[in-house]
Amino acid sequence: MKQVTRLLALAVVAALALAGCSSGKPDNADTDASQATAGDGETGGSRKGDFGPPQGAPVKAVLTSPPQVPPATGRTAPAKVIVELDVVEKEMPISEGVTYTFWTFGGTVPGSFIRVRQGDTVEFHLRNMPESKMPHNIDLHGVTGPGGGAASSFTAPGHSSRFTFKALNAGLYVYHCATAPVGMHVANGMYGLILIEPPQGMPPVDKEFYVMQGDFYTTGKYREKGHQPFDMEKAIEEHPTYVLFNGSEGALTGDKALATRVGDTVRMYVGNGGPNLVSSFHVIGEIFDKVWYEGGTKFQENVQTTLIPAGGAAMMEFHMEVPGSYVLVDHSIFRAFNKGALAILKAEGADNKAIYSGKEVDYVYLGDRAQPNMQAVATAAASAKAGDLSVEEQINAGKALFAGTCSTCHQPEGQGMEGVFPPLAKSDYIAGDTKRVPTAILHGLVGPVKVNGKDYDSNMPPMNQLTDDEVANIATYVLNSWGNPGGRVTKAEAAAIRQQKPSNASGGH
Ligand code: HEC
Ligand SMILES: [Cu+2]
Repeated sequence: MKQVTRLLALAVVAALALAGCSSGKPDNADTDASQATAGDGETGGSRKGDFGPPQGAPVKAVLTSPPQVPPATGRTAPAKVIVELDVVEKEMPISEGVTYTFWTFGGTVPGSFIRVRQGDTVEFHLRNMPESKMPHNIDLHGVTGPGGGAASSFTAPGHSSRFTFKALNAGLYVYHCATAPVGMHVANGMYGLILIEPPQGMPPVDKEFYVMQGDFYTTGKYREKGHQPFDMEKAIEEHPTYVLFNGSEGALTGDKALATRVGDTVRMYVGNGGPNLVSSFHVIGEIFDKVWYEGGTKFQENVQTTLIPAGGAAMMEFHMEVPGSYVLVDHSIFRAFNKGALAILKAEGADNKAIYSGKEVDYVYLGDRAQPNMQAVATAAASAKAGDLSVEEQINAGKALFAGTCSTCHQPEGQGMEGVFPPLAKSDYIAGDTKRVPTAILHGLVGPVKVNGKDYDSNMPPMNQLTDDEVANIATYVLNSWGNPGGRVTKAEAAAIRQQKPSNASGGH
């Protein structure tokens, strides 16, 4: 009897799925199958998520590294799915010239994306590489059962464990390590996403991307060069040094920006690993046509910013009408411009002036990420570490940092803006004393100044969030550009100037 009911249920599911496929409608045909219901507008949750025993031969799950998403399972019956995930502890860049020892699922932060179908039986193999120093486990929020798999998957270095679960609820779920101290394992990058497709699958789209936010705590300050250890105190106080998409500054900018075309429908699977912060996820210049808020089954439409809790996720979809760079941010906006929570989605294609026309000055929003890449900064940091930093390397690094940091006011070629921002190009004020450049950067400038015969009486805010290297490199770039007298500012000089309090400094703080 039970068998018959199950078979019936299966037949219904298969028919639904077939209907979904054969309609051949594009994603925007809003007979949206993802809202399929089991009566009364509900899916029925876990009670309706068991489609019986797995059918056919076991399937090996395709896992992908961010920002890639595995292809749709394309299955219409429950399967036994084998997931093999490796825990790898490894040193990787967290910013240009800054490294961090990440603990990862699959060698990346976030960890490999896992995609299964509701009703699948998942046989999970967790292997902790022999080189690891720590034991680890995995808690998948998509698992029904105490601990989400954590207790069954505690795995010492060089060992592996196996546990099995049935994916009863459709949705987008976070997984993470839950080995004590849990906060530390999560802060080191141990999280990822598992998509449990509804039986009829997700509606097809042109591009799918995998992005995950996380907050990071290093003993050095933001962008301080070299290897940076984890800072437990900052983590407990919830004072992150970095807030990042996909585990490093620049993971999704420059050559690594997410690539789309005008006309594409884009779906993003966005998670928040935390460990502490909640994300106000926003894409500058786009409106989410749909958001499957909290990673669940229902969608909201026409959304500007969606809240993604720590240990939560959301799916969002939008259609690309206008080419250009769209900036993904946590709209708690200091995190975007001063802690790294910034990524770029680039749409190529023809202009559409009827929808948007205007000047395309994107360096204001892109900040120093407007540069194709920040490799020059990493190169300078490596040379500085080796003790053979050249003026040339400082200039290149300074140029990359100048864009977005100084260019917003002084303009990209240092030409300034009549009556408002004095020029840095061929500035007689700089020529009068080259130390004025690092001093202005670190202490700001208030009150009247005369530059090239013109009076300015405005206010430059101190930029003392920049590290000593950054100040030295930007100043060296300015001194060697646009007809200025040349010269060099060293890190030690920048550090010394930081300690001074010159008479012309901004007194506002
Ligand atoms: C928010 C706008 C703003 C930003 C950003 C800014 N400045 Fe300025 N800067 C000013 C203003 C305004 C003045 C003139 C202050 C006054 O009138 O006393 C100035 C003056 C200067 C001067 C001295 C005058 C001259 O033209 O020679 C230097 C040098 C300078 N800035 C360098 C920089 C550098 C390098 C950066 C990037 C690290 C930077 N500034 C970022 C607004 C800015
Ligand atoms: Cu762990």
